[in-house]
Amino acid sequence: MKRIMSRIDGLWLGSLLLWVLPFAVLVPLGLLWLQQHGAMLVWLGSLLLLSGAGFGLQSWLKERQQHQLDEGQTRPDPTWPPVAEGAWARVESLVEQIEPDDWPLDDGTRLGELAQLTLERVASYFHPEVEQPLLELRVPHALLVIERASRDLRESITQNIPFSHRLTIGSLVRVYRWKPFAERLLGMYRAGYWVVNPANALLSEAWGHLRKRGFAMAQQDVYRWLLQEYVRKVGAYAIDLYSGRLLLTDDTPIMRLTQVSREDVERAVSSEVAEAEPLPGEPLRILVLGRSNTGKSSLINLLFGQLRAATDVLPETTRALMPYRLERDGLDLALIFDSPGVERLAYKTLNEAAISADMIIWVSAAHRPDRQSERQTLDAVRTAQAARVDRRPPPLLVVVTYIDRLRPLREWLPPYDLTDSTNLKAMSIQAAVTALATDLEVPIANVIPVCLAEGRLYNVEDTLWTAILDQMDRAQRTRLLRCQDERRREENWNLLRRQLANAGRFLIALPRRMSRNQ
Ligand SMILES: Nc1nc2c(ncn2[C@@H]2O[C@H](COP(=O)(O)OP(=O)(O)OP(=O)(O)O)[C@@H](O)[C@H]2O)c(=O)[nH]1
Ligand SMILES: [Mg+2]
Repeated sequence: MKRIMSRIDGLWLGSLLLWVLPFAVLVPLGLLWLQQHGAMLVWLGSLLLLSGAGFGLQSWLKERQQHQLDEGQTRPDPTWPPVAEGAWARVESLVEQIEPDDWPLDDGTRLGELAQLTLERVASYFHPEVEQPLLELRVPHALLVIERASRDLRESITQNIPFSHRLTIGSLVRVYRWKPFAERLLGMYRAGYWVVNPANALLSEAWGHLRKRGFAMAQQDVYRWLLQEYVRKVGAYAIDLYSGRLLLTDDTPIMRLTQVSREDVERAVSSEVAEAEPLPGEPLRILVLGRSNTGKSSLINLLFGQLRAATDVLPETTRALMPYRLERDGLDLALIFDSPGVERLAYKTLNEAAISADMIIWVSAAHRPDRQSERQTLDAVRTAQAARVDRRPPPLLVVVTYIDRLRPLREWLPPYDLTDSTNLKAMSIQAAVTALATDLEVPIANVIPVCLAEGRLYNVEDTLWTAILDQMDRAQRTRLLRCQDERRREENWNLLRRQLANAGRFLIALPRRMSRNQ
């Protein structure tokens, strides 16, 4: 204290006091005046009341702003494959541990380290077997993670932090100014140095502006939010990257036909309307499976609205997987696959078909209750699907056919209300549905009873169609991941081809270069 005082000029201090004095005496004089007029208590009361109201209002504003920030928080992408859940949990646990004091924004490299830490967490989750999984990261992809995370963060800041729109232009320019520089220093990325980090520039600048503005929200809270969002965004893109969804191009993966669908479309039987029109993108692939003679082809004919697939009272009518082009209102362009009885399908064919399906319709006859082999086949399909953690298993609907053959045998008076316990036929149908749900281990809501017999058509156009449309969201997600998987493989292959070509060119030119150098 002494030292501070000794540094201040006494005369300066005196002049300041002279300035302040008239205002400072106002307080005791005011209190005296209140005392003399007997208004002290009123004043004290109002003081308490107004401070209370001010405090209340402030807490409310703070809470509202906090809520706004929470709303703007990055969340896991619903289209991620199941494997991403564990990786996201890791990112969130890192987010929980963040203490603003540990990550000062004015220290340039620290933010880079935070990004690296996030990437490492995700990387080691996807590649637990690799000692330094970050080194597995391809350079263009690493750049992409940072660029996209920064771009997103800029948007979040604009949307969630008051006045921040004023600071974004400069930051954006900064980010893009960094990019070519970063690209020139690709080697540094490879070595794991995150100094070349556009997000870093963006965050420092954003924070600098916010601090100057001294706005209502507790600075520490915004700072924490900023850091947490940074980690979440880098984490989210890292998950995209490691689960194979981050592509170098920006086009939507479903806009182009996959190789397998291209071949299937060529083989597909089309309805007259659809004939000759090329498909604008990847169709949904609906696979119809079930034992022989259960009504698979009849079902396809009915969904198709025309007689296309061969049906017969004798089993083994359909001899191979057969695609049909299905176009209906409310349904994305689809290929629906008729199949021979599952017992006749080779394991490999069945697995391949199931892996590349976006929805599976399993047809089972109500009057044939021996379902052990069906369950085994279905379980094998499920196991194969579950092994592909980078994909989402397609939704499964079970269609129960031959309900007209249930007891009482002679009765057929639809519609049936399955909750009506006085109607014997309705009860038989309900019992068959419940038994199938248990036998095949599927949710009862996904088991749809129908009748496909000629002249006895029941429950297809209404209930079954509604059930199919209800599963559309899930089917589309499955399709998205399937297409992304193919695009990534294509991309890897193209990169490798380009790298090999460049290496080849280099080798060809080498003797010439060497002779020039000699
Ligand atoms: N009574 C009755 N008959 C049905 C029903 N569903 C299908 N059928 C009949 O069962 C027979 C076989 O139907 P398909 O559609 O050829 O069966 P599938 O499963 O394609 O048979 P495969 O191709 O041989 O595996 C046909 O004669 C159909 O009319 C139903 O719900 N009730
Ligand atoms: Mg058939």
